[in-house]
Amino acid sequence: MQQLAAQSEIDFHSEVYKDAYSRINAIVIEGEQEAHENYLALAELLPDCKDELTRLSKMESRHKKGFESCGRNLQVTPDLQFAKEFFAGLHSNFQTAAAEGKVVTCLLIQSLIIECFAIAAYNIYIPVADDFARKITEGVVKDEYSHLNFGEVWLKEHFEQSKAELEEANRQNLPIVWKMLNQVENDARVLAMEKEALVEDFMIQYGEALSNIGFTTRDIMRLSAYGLTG
Ligand code: Y39
Ligand code: FE
Ligand code: FE
Repeated sequence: MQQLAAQSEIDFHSEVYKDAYSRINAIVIEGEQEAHENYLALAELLPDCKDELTRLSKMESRHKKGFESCGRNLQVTPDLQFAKEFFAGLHSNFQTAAAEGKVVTCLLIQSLIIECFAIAAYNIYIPVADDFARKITEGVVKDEYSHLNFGEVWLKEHFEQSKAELEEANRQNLPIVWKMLNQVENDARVLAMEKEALVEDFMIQYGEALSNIGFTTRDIMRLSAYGLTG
């Protein structure tokens, strides 16, 4: 099997691997922490969904703990300062939207964009992860699909009144995702995760999400590739 062959060539204990892992692992830890906070903010914005969103936020804290243990298992210290800077763009856009009560924008950033980014990254990581991290990540990715589903269902139910805000939020935030992927490309490659595979999986997840919400194929093409080329 191709994946097993590739995997056997990865030296999880080499300095090169651990150096790249110190940033990727930090990104995931910081991402899970911010996702936890984002769902708590959404719980305040959507009182009818407060219990459900509080439950999602607790799942994100568990994910964070799981990925911290993956770093410890490889004796890697996560570079959390790097990770904070990595997320700064999406983080500040989420904060601004939350302060303005723009729940549609908040859902697009966290429940669609960030969840699709997480699902793509975890799907690509699982076949090339060390045994310990693979088990953790397999458990986490199942949860991420349920987080994406929350956003899809809510936005589908409010599609007509959300459409314009979704378009604008997509325009502001999708180009940030492409920049983030460029920033992480070299470190991801050291972990045997190819940028092309990440982009492809992200586009599939995000396109499917937009379709489930109610966008037409034509809209999806335009929205999901926005900012990808220059
Ligand atoms: O909803 C969630 O749990 C998402 C916040 C977690 C972070 C996902 C960040 C993944 C990017 C990793 C890029 C590695 C190539
Ligand atoms: Fe998570
Ligand atoms: Fe999540």
